[in-house]
Amino acid sequence: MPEWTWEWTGYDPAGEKLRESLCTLGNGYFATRGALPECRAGLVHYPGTYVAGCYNRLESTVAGRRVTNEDLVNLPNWLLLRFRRRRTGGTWGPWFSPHPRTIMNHRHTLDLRRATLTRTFRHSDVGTGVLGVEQIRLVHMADPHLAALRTVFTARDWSGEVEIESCLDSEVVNGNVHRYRALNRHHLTGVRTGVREPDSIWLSCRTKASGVVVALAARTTVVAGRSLPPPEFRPVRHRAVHRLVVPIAPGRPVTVDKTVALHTSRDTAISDPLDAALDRVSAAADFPALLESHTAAWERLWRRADVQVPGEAGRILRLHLFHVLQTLSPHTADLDVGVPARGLHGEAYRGHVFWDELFVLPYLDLHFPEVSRALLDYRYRRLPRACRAAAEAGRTGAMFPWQSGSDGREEAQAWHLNPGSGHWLPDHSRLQHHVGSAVAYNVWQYCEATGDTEYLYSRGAEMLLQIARFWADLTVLDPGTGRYRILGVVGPDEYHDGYPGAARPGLDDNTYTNVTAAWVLTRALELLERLPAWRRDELREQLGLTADEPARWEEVSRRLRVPFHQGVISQFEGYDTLAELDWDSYRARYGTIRRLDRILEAEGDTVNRYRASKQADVLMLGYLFSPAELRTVFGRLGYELDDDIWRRTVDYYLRRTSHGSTLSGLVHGLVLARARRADAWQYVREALESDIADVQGGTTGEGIHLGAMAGTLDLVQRGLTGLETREDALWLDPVPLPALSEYGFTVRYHGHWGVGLRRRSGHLEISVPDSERSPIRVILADRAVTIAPGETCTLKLRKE
Ligand code: IFM
Repeated sequence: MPEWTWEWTGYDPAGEKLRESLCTLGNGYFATRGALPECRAGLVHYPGTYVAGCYNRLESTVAGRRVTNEDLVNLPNWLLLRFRRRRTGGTWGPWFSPHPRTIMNHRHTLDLRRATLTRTFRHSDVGTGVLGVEQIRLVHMADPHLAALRTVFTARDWSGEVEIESCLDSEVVNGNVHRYRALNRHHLTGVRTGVREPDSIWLSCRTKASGVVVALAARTTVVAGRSLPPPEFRPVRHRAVHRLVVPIAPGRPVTVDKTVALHTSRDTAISDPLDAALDRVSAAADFPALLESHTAAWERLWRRADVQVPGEAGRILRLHLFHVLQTLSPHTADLDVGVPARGLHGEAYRGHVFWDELFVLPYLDLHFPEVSRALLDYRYRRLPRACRAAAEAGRTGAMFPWQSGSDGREEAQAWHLNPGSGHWLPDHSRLQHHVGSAVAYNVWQYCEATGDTEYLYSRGAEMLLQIARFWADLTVLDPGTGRYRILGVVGPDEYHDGYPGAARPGLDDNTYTNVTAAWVLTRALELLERLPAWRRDELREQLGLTADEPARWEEVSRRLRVPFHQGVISQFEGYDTLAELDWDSYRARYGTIRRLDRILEAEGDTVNRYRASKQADVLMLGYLFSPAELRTVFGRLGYELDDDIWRRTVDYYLRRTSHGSTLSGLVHGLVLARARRADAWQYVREALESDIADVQGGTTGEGIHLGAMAGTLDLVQRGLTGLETREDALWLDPVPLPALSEYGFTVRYHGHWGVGLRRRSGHLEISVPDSERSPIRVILADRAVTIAPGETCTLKLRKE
């Protein structure tokens, strides 16, 4: 298949939800799944539309308990367009509905360069004949409130009429995720519909609890140089319906354009969402012009972000980039939204924001720093809430929630369903306080990549200091060892949420948590040093930082405990006392054991008893930090981390991880590549295939895995190049991965737009675009060069 297109042929009801997720079109403001226009939600199709940050909270009763969940709301379906036909003088046939037996040559083509989804098929009907249908749709990247669908009908061997019904449908629920079916899913109320003659319909409604008003207007026109019967508008409850009858004959194709505008009351620069939608749709250009401006906007994006890798890996990386940019585009810079773990592509995890931004922002920092900054601002606006959460837990500083939505309260559910056993189980994932370290890491990385000291000294400083404060306050001194400990938390490996049989949930001395906490404390101290004195004083006063707090941070950052056993780093205290799992027997019995936790629970056992991880936990440290930096962090804590210990640690957890998260393959791929291991590619490939092959078995239909997608891009950008932005220099330490030995991309660094990095034939080429800016210092393990704007430097890489 060509480099820029992805194709799906045939009509496979079982695979439609996966295809729909992968064919989602969006622009950062909203996205619509690649469902078939004639289909409403059902067992096969799920036409979801989501506006970034549009959440609603609903109460439900499950298993006798009242629970409240906040969801990213599935909004009215704008895509609906169905048709039926009749021969001249005959009666109307049924409305077309797809079926594997009657739909021929069915093909979807996702064109990444133009960001369009084209669908073609032929339909044969005994009463009439063969009808060819071609549909092309877009969700506009230049005007984020617009979408359009063009349908071209071609009669092969008959003449008659086609009736087209174009709809805006509010009869939708959040029904994408089967295991949430017991929950209340009806988020919309107050539906009103209407007509704006001569060619538009509208629908407005609001979300039940959050009161977000949503308005859609759809203009449906026939591109024909002929007079047509007047359209019919039907006031159906919950739906705005527009019907048109158009004559058709061989050689006289019928082209129908549906142009849609979407606004919500969260939008800026509008008076009323419905007025805005009607106004926008009536002013919208025709389809060819919309396509042109949309394509031009995408061309600009590709120029800023494209990654060139030959072969299949390159095609997949570009698909990943496409979906990242559809979720987080330059429009995101104007919104108050975070990084939704599953994109705007489905309803898994309810559109919530987790630590996954740790895999996304480092990539964006070097291409769309304004987007990273907006995503950090999402956290900043919720800092007071995080401070309140910490205070309610009896702590100082900021305790960011494991799952975040509209207002930054903890959205993680208290109970979750094991679909394997049907049991509702207590959910302790809110103990994953390491999310705070992810926020701090991203603040630091963003500022290092951009040189945005303004941010570092203002909002960034507030977040970093409050997170550091929380970590310091959470630690307890063990007088026996003189070490500080963090008790009762859950690490990234979500399998372990407590000790077997223990009365309280959580684990002690989770290494990932402790080491990242030590890193945060060290950065906070460094920042306090770097701040201009007046700003330091101002922050001290504003945050109420006491004089002895930095002293405590200093001490804790040097004496946090890291447990070891058998010459490897322990995932947490007591890990070595857990039982070994008979991996082979579980694999033989269950085939895929990615969700070992659910398997064991359904057997009446618990994964807490075993040395078995869902995803990288200790090894995450090798993902976040370069080997040198990791050694420094351990060194500061008083532990020697040599290559042997790290190698043994990698091997140890590799044998004990089920990769129940798409993030795991990614992390292992990068860590193994850095360790120059031949098996790295196996994990990188798994990360690349996470969504296209739906490796977690049915989860991609509920939304893409944005962290893994962005992470694969960062794996090339920072992982394979060893790129670090620190001390006002670009540090490079390329690692060999034979299957990805050639790559090229540009980054935006300290105001230099389009710094090029290209690796091929054992050489690394670095080019700095011409500008008035200062030269860039580039540091490699064995040399340092300074490259002036307008210059290119080619370095021969050492043989590995
Ligand atoms: O944040 C992740 C977590 O690490 C693994 N489970 C899914 C979450 C959302 O992507």
